[in-house]
Amino acid sequence: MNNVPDMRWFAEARFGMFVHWGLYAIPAGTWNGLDTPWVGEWIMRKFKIPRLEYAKFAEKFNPVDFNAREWGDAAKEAGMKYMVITAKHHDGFSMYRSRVSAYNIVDATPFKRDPLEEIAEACREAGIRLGFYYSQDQDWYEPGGSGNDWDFPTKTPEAFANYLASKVKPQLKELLTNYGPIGLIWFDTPVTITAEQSKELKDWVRAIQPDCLVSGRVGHSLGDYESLGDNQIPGMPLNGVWEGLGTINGTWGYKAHDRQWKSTRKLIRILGEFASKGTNYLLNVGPDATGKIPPPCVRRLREVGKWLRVNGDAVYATSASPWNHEFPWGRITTGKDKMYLWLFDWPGRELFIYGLRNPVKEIGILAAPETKLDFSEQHLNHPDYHKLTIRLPDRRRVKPVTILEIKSANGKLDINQRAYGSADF
Ligand code: JFZ
Repeated sequence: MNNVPDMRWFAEARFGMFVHWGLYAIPAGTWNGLDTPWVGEWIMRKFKIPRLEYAKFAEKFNPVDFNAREWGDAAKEAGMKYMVITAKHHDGFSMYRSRVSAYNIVDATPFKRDPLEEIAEACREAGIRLGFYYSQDQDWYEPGGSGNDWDFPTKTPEAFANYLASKVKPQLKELLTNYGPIGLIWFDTPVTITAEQSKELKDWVRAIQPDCLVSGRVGHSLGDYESLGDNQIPGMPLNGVWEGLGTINGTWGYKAHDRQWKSTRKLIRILGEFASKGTNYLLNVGPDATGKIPPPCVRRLREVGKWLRVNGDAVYATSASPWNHEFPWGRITTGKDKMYLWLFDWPGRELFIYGLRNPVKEIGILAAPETKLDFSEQHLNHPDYHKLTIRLPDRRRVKPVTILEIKSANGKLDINQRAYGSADF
C-alpha cells in the first residue's frame, strides 16, 4: 500500500496543541514523598511502580472539571490548527472507551466518560484537526510491550509481536473508526519495533483512514513527516515536512511542582524559530487530574493567540527563511512575494539585509498596517551585491516580537546566499 496522503493541511498548519493527559496526572510528579526530576508521565518507570499498584490510580481518576469544549476553544483561541492528544501513553492506560483492553478510562475509573469522544466533537466544532498520540512500542502494563522490566524481566520478540497484534492494531482500529476523520497518529519511541512492524502499522493506519498521517516516530524513517527531538530547534531550514515539539514548562504530563512556564514572548520566539526553519510547532499542555489545563498555560496560549491574530500572516502557510544562516536580530519566514522579519532583538535604528536581489515595493509593520518604513536599496550585478537598508522606528514605540513585512516589487524572492558581509561596494 503506497498511496500518498494529503499533507497540505499539516504543512501549512504551523502551530498545534499537544496534550499529555493520563493517570500520571494523579501523582503529578510525586511518589511516596519523592519528587521525580524527570518528566511527569514517566513516573511509573522512574520509580518502578508495580503495574498493579500504578493501576490503582485508575480507581481515583475522576476529572469532573474536564470540559472538552474549553480545550478546543483554548486551542482555537491560541491560533492552533491541530490538536494531538494521548490516547495511550507508555503507561499502557487507554484514555478512551476500548473493547480491546479493560484498562481504560471508561471501564476502570469512576469517571466513566470517553474524553476522546468529547474532544473529537469539540475539535470538529472549533475547526481543529485531531490527532492521537499512541505509544506503539513501550507499554508498561503489558508483558509484551517494551519498557517495563521490573514486572516483566524477560521480554521476547514473540511477546512483542503478540502485543502488536492483540492490542496495538485493534486499538488503532478503534481510534480510527470511532472518532471521525483523524489527522494523524503520533507514534513514539520506536525502541523495539522492527522495520517490518513499523511498516505494518503504517499500512494498517492507511488502510483504515487513507489520509491519516503517521509521525516520524513510527520508526525506521517510515513516517509521513519527520519529528524533531523534544524541545530541539534546528539550526538551518529543513527540507521536507517537519514538526518540532516542546513543553510549555519542563514536563509533558502534569507535575504539580513544575511552574517554569515559558513566557508568552518566549513561546512566540520558539514559534518563529520553528517557522523560520519550515517546521510546525506542537506545543504541549499537561492538564491536571481534575481535567483542567493549568491557568498559567491558558493565559499564555490566549496571549500567543492575540499576537497571532495580528501577525498570523508571518506564520500560517509560510515557508522557511531563504537563508541558510541565522541573523543576530531574529528570524525570517517567507510568503510568495514577501519576507517576514521577526525582530527578536532590536538591531538599532537601521537594519541591513544583504543578498535580496529583488527590488522592494514596500516595508511595513504587520501589527501596524498604516505605518510604512523608509528604506534604501543598493543593487550591483557584479559582484551580485545587494544591500537593503531599513530605517526602524524607536524600539520603545513597538511591541515585543515585531514583524516587518517586506514586499517584493516583482512578485519574487530571489536571494544570493553568498552575501557580502558588511563590506560596502
Ligand atoms: C517521548 C516520550 O517518552 C515522552 O513521554 C513524551 O511523550 C515525548 C513527547 O516523547 O520522549 C522522547 C522521545 C524522543 C526524544 C526525546 C524524548 N528524542 O528523539 O529526542
